[in-house]
Amino acid sequence: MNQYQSPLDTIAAIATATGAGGVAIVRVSGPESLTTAGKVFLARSAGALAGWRANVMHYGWVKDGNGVVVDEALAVVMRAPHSYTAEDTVEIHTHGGPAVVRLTLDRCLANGARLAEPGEFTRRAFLNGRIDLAQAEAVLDMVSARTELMLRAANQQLSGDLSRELCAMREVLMAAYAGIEALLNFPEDDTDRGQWTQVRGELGQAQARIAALLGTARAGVILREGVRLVICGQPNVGKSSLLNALLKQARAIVTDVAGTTRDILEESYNLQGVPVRLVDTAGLLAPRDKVEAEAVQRSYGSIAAADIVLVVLDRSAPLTTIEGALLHGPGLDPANNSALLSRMLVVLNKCDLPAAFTLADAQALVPGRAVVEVSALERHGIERLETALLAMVLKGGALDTNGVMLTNVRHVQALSQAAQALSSAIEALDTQAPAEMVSEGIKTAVSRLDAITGRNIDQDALDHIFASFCIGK
Ligand SMILES: Nc1nc2c(ncn2[C@@H]2O[C@H](COP(=O)(O)OP(=O)(O)OP(=O)(O)O)[C@@H](O)[C@H]2O)c(=O)[nH]1
Ligand SMILES: [Mg+2]
Repeated sequence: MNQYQSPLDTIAAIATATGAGGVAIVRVSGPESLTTAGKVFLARSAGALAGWRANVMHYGWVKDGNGVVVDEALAVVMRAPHSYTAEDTVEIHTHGGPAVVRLTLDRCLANGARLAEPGEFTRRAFLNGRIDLAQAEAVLDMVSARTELMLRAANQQLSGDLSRELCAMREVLMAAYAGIEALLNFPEDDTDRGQWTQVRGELGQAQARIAALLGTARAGVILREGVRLVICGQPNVGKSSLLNALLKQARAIVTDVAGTTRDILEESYNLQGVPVRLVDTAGLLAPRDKVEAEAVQRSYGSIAAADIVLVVLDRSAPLTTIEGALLHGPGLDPANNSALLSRMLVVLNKCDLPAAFTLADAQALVPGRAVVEVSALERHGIERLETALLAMVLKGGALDTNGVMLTNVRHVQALSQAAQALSSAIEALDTQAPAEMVSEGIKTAVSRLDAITGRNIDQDALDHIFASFCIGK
């Protein structure tokens, strides 16, 4: 249970996406939801809504303020605590036109409900103790999941896998805490030595589990947040062709005229489950006019903001000094070039044509970085490129959605703080510092774990978390 009281008013919102669709759902939740919905929806043969059996869909009509039928609809009652919010809830399923769904919502608002805040249904599920905060956040991840891997990670968190792991860590820490307290209260006991060893063991165990979970964070956060991948290079080297090859569709215009791409083009791209913003830029040429100058400047802007920069070289044309200059071009802070290098992957395109330079020549340009050969035209080497990209994105971390994974930056921060507090506790214990320092460290670590599950979190932090939800969720 958490320290919050269940809110007592009744809220309503449109639960489905805006725009026209087959069906739209207005959801009402709270103590008066049956009364409110009963004034909006009239069942054909099921009698008064307040007396319906739970979880059974009934056919009927939505009426306007004058009692005139505006739509045929279905409605279902879910009774507390067996609903999403754990409160009495009614869903009215109307036709999916913006006008009818809006009118249905307005009728609910005119009959005792208040418009829900963003994420308020999920917040109530949390406040009413049906799910913890990590699970509530997983709902948001679920709604915004763009790839199957994201979906699986969200579902795992929603089903409580992360919460269970945190709960297990908490138990170990609480046992250690109790051990320390006992030692503080009965300092003369001869079982002291054994007790200290046990506490030390428990702290070590918790530390290892936290470290293991933090080890999944890089892959997890990337999976949730995605990466920005920018394709750049000289004009005509095949940047747009490469974008099309990766997307498996002719998205960007490709011609043999240098300077074809001018406006930055962005597409969503699924890199073996990792959501990617794929960006095609204008060739980094010496600008011939104002338009090209602006285009080149934008290209450099994109490169600066990229997580990964794909530098495309034309394998069939001699290497020029421009390739070198490209990596240190205007708009890029020279001080950041080593950072740029670590974000860079060189692609040698047009490998279907006779090569004009060796692989070693290209590698010399970017010491220590991967160089991949492809033919965007013949879609050759694309899978190898994807594998190299994925390795870069994950920096050696595995994308293992079978185990529990940290995907949320807030959780990563809290868990890192827990790890830090725990390290100080262990250090205090190992150096025989006062036992209060050990117990203080454990307490902080526990409170950081509790911030993730919401057992211990303030109102502002909650507001911040739920503000990123949509209304109706
Ligand atoms: N043979 C061969 N030709 C290619 C390959 N990739 C691209 N091309 C050709 O190279 C020309 C330029 O391709 P684009 O994809 O437009 O090149 P770009 O780098 O986007 O060019 P700009 O937008 O002008 O900077 C086109 O004629 C493509 O068909 C390839 O792998 N092999
Ligand atoms: Mg182009």
